Amino acid sequence: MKVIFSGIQPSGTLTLGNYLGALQQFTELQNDHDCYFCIVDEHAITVPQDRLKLRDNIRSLAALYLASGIDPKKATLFIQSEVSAHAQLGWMMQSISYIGELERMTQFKDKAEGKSAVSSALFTYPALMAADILLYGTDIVPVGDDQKQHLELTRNLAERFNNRYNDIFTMPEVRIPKVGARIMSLQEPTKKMSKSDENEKGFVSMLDTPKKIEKKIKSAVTDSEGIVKYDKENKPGISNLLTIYSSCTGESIEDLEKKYEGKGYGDFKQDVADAVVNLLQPLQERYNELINSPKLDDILDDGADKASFKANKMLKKANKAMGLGRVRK
Ligand code: ATP
Ligand code: LTN
Repeated sequence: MKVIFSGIQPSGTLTLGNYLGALQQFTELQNDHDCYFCIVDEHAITVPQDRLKLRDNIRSLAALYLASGIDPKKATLFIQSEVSAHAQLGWMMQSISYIGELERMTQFKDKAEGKSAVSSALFTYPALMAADILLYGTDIVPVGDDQKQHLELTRNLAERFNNRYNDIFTMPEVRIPKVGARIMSLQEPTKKMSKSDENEKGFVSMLDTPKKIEKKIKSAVTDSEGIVKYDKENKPGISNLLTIYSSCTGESIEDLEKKYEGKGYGDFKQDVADAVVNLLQPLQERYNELINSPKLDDILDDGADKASFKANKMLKKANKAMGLGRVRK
């Protein structure tokens, strides 16, 4: 069975973008793959976090994974900081990463832009991400479009390590959804929808009330043409809403364009809002049942044990390959 690994940062409540770009693919994949899904809290601390909020976000993200349909009987769900092999191999990966290649990462450039204090961990973050993936012998990494560059770097690091030390790492492939790989902000449709956006109107949170969702979709920035047509260059707002609608319902964008021929944006936006609410409401009900339940802790304990078992084996091989530690005489 092929191995899948992916991670999401507990840096705030997940958005519809995270769901459509990442989580939706995860639940499809768990049936016929050996899946590891991670709450990457060590990645979240690369920017300042309030410790109590971080704790809440970690738990909330675990509940969201499960509410989205991740089945702990099929997939391993765990918290990164509870499996120490991640930080350990992360350090080793840093030792083979070059400053030049890290400097080219657009996520780093975007997040560091205009900030006077940028942590060194934000810079070396892709080395930790490579470790996350390589520890499990991962074949496929399902992510949104924005992570492609980090995956390329992961492959380069794996190859470098294999050539320089010993051929122990599997070369991972990226898996990007055909529709929904990059959901855009509702207010600035040329920018990615992001959970750390200061403008709350730019994103739909997975836990927004139906009323709030409707309000946000209805005030999404569009254009004055009045034609529901996919044209990313000239009509980014409408194209984004079409993508959202299509990913929520499974109807193709062409079918939706036909359905709204001759109709205005009012009807269209109402239906997009309904599609999002229909998708998220049952999920929110499951979330509310889980969030304060001890069952959640049991699942995470079990996940950490399973993940550690697998990760420690690879860490041992990597230590040996690099010559770290000692061999008993
Ligand atoms: P932040 O805004 O805090 O940087 P983020 O939401 O961009 O966070 P993550 O939580 O780390 O990023 O992303 C988790 C997964 O969701 C990744 O696979 C990422 O590619 C995907 N993702 C994030 N934003 C979007 C989006 N707007 N459209 C589609 N996929 C997305
Ligand atoms: N860098 C990713 C989160 C992430 C990840 C991973 C994704 C950390 N480790 C391993 C896939 C596999 C992000 O910012 N979205």
